[in-house]
Amino acid sequence: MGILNVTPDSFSDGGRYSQRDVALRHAEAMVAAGATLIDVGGESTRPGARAVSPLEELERVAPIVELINRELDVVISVDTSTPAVMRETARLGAGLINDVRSLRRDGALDAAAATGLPVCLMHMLGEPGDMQDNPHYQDVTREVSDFLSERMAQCAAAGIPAERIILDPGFGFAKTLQHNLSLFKHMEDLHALGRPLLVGVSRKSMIGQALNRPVGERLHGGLALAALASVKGARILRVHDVAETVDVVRMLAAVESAE
Ligand code: YH5
Repeated sequence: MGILNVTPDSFSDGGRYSQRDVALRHAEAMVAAGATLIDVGGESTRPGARAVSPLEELERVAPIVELINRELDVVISVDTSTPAVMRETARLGAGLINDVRSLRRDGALDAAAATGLPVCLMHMLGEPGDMQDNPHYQDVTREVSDFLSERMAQCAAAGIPAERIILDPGFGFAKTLQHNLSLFKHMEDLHALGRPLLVGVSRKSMIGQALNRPVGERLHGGLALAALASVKGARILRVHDVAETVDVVRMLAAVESAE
């Protein structure tokens, strides 16, 4: 899964058409490099990021979803917590709803159910703005597992069957470095929930903190984690560096297919 940010701060001020063009070219390059999903996000989840109105989020994301759907052969994932964005992007050709809030916003369960699309449920406590204030767990993997299990039950009650669900431990969301490392180490415990796992660690601060690297120097750490996540059975890797990650996965597959 290649990451495509369409928040305005990820582009220099080039006007709308050029932004759409840049986004399409970026998506195209990720597909050429081997991405089979493109995750389109219009809301920054960085701590301190300005809240984006549903209309603003829709205006950022919808044209990009429509454009990618028209131009490329790839599954479009929409990184959103906003019911109206789920409904409208589904109509425009999105194939997956990726919600870091696990459909906890008012109306999100019903909106996701109405689309009939698969959904990715991610673990996070609190909101992006306050999640890193003082995260605390007795047993992070158990608590993440219990949370995801509870969200699956809420989905079932809303008419989203288990077969339509992908689960995500939520690396970097309401977790310290030690929480992230422990959760990563024990990721296999989440297979007990019976659903495919998505892992997103690309360029995140858990790599920066473990290796003392700024964001521009986290590729190798991220590739190590991508390899380890694959070996631990993760089925979708959400990454910025698609070509490099595809090499990692292909290399593992080559070994796996040997006698
Ligand atoms: C995720 O893990 N993450 S947005 C900070 C970074 C680098 C990357 C400072 N959406 C996930 O990617 N959706 C995001 O360096 C996600 N799983 C799912 N399912 C945060 C992000 C990032 C933040």
